[in-house]
Amino acid sequence: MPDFETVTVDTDLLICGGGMAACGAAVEASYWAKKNGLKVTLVDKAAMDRSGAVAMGLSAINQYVDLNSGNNTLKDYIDYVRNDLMGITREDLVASIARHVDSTVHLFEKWGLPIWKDQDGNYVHEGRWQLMINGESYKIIVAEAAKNALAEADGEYFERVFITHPLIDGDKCVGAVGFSVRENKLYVFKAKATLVAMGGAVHVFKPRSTGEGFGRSWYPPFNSGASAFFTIYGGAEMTCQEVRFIPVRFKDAYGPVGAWFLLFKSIATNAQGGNYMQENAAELDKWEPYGKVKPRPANIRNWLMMLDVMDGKSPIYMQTADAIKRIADEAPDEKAAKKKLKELEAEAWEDFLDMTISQAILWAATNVEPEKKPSEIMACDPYFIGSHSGASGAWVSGPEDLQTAETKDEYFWGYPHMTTVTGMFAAGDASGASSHKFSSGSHAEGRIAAKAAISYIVDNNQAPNVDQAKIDALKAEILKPLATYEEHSGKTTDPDINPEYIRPRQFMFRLQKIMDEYAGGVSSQFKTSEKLLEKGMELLAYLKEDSDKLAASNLHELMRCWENVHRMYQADAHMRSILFREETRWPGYYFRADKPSLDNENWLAFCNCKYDKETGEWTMMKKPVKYITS
Ligand code: SFD
Ligand code: AMP
Repeated sequence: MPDFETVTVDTDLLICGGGMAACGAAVEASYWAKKNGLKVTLVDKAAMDRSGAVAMGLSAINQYVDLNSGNNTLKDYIDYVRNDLMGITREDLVASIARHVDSTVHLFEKWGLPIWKDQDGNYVHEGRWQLMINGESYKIIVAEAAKNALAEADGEYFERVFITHPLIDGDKCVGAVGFSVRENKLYVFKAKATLVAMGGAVHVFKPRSTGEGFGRSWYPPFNSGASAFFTIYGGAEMTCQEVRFIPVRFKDAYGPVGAWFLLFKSIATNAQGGNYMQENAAELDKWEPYGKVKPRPANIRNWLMMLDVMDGKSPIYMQTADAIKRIADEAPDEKAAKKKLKELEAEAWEDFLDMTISQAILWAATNVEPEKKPSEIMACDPYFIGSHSGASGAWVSGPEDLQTAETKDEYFWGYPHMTTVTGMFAAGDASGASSHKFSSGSHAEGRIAAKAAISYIVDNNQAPNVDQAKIDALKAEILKPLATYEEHSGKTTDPDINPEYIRPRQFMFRLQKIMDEYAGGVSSQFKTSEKLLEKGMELLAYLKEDSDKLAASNLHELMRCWENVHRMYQADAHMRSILFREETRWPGYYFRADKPSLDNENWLAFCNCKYDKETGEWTMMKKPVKYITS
């Protein structure tokens, strides 16, 4: 096995990740660090310019509260999020982000992000909370600002370094370890505070895409659960691990639907042309009070569609041609209608070219002209993304000034957005129960958490105590798959078939099969039960045993090994939380066949969990839902 050099980096604030939340954190932390003579270090597994969920760009900013216009209040946004998550949300966190997000969007514009404007110079809204952008280069613009801020404050950033584990000293986080995915180097980051912003988790479940398309997903396959593992393994309390997000997307290339439903006001129908939102409206009675709010919660929109799918009324179509025709027909005359039609056609393609290019490619490959024929949509495989309409992530403190007498003891413990592990902060997908923050809200949350982390360091400015023995043990564990492969690969003629080890791809396939069949994946129509979950957890325990036999032939495969270990812990937390919550609260995300209805009396509560890496034991707990608005 090659010798690995150990690179030790001493810093004050370590930012893990280089995506939207991390870039927000880098800008804000650099400002306050410079004022306090502190150092900020950022580490990303990829290249910041094109890493994370916004790598391909986006065609919209989905959180802009527009407070200055007077059209909306903070309470309006809180109500929207609480209802969309069927009552389960931390209103203090949603408010904390919503009151700052507009300023972040204004920064994006100042940095060069093209936001659509109407003839009066006002932003073009996709919907009440969403703005249209020409966002192909969104991430480059945001990353540039982060790098400039770090440089100006004598900070630094590392790219292509994959973070595997937190460094824990007693009940405190004192940094992180990882390895370069390009050179034989192991990295040890010693830090006074650490901000986790490594995105959510994809490919825990079996995707619909297969063969040549395998790996195609909506949320990026390279967000592989590092945030969840970092906080879980560090002993942080986690929340909403049962609340996976299932987006409805254009079939097989995963193009988003928001612009079609909101901007083009399109409807989706079953194969017989029936509008399932209307035809299945009686179902809404079962999910009151949330089933009746407007807009209908994202999971409920899914559920009414799934009922038709389960009734054999597929394919489900987005009626793009009708929507475009309706808008063009509103034009004053034929010439204007023709011009409008051209515009809409361009916008329809731009929507995907700015965000999910493969949808535009699939349209071209299957002769789709959206102004002429409808396109199939489908419910995707489940994702763990606390920044969208999901809620999974770490349990974090709210800001003190937003607490009420009822909430303060439960929701505030010192520093906004700090986890229950001292010195460990979380933002974006890494922090839970604060849904609907999207790209802009994640950036704003990164800023809030970073400012709090700097004030934590100013208050607790001691050098971190890092145990060398722990580092040595972690180094051996991290590099073990390379040693396993080297030791055993010569024992068979095909390196993929060997009784001594398992390759990361094989490991991932088994994980995805277990989750798909036992925890309510695509092939189970998103349905599960106590019996299925118990069997799934038994099989997951064997997989955990076999993780000790993972083998990697090179650095890339070593990364794949650890990506899948991270996914496995996300899977474990997910199954335990679905089992713990004895009801069905989010039909359309998952349905417990043995607990088929909503139980607000017993389960209007957070399902939290905690892992003890010394014993391997999980603790499940209920936490009260307390609103700050009422
Ligand atoms: O409509 C490690 N999102 C959308 N948000 C919007 O505002 N508008 C849209 O139009 C959106 N659409 C959309 C969206 C996402 C995707 C994939 C598509 C379409 C196709 C959601 C946002 O993108 C999302 O909310 C934020 O990006 C979340 O921010 P954050 O910071 O939590 O995650 P990230 O940006 O993916 O960054 C993660 C970073 O971590 C790095 N990383 N680094 C070191 N070690 C490890 N082990 C690491 N693992 C990961 C990554 O490289 C990355 O830098 S619509 O469809 O919703
Ligand atoms: P999506 O493209 O599904 O990621 O959605 C983008 C944004 O539009 C998110 O804020 C969604 O909550 C919102 N959205 C999508 N579809 C609808 C709908 N049918 N009604 C209301 N909001 C929607």
